[in-house]
Amino acid sequence: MTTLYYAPGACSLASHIALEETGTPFETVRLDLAKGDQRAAEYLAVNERGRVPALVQGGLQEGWVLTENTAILRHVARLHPEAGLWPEDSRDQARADEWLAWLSTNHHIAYAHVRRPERYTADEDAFPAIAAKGADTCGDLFTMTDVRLANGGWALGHRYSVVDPYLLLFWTWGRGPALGFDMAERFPHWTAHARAMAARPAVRAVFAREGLRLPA
Ligand SMILES: N[C@@H](CCC(=O)N[C@@H](CS)C(=O)NCC(=O)O)C(=O)O
Repeated sequence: MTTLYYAPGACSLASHIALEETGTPFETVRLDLAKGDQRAAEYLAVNERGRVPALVQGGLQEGWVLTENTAILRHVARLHPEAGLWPEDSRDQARADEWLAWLSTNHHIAYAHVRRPERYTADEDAFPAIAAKGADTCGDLFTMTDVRLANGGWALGHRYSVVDPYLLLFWTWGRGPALGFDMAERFPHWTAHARAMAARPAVRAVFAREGLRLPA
């Protein structure tokens, strides 16, 4: 059995959607990050880094654990080629890798400056400035993302891939209270992408399970 450890609305959302897209059964374990479930001994035994997502394949005793969204996304796509979540064409593969790297090392980190400034300085007085700069950087990155999606369609243009759930994650963070962007106004192409995502049964199922509001 495959088990995904996730927290509602956290970055694990992307891996959660990708798993659902495969149409194969998997179990989920929900963590409450605000309560500190990620630092409980029970979870640290799964993922010593104390972060979500964690994917357990084959049971905790005899199985193995995979962390990092980009690794999980690629792994799930490779494991289920019939789901068509990873492109066959080498240029599309390169482009998908480029997207995953860009989103994880830029969007996620910029957002972490907004939500978790304590990771970047011990000086509490500097938290607001770090968060404000992080929000500015998110704005710039989101604009670049919107431009990349200006031709419509999916991240790779003509075909869906695991990049698309990852993109949707950052779109939901953009509309959230930490950034509070008017996504439709500022990033119309990305919002069209989010709306197309919202029509997918796998996305609807995962948003319902996590208790999230679908892009409208
Ligand atoms: N590089 C990791 C980052 C994982 C990560 O930072 N997860 C956050 C939620 S989005 C988390 O678990 N935070 C809990 C904490 O910092 O205590 C990935 O992309 O999977």
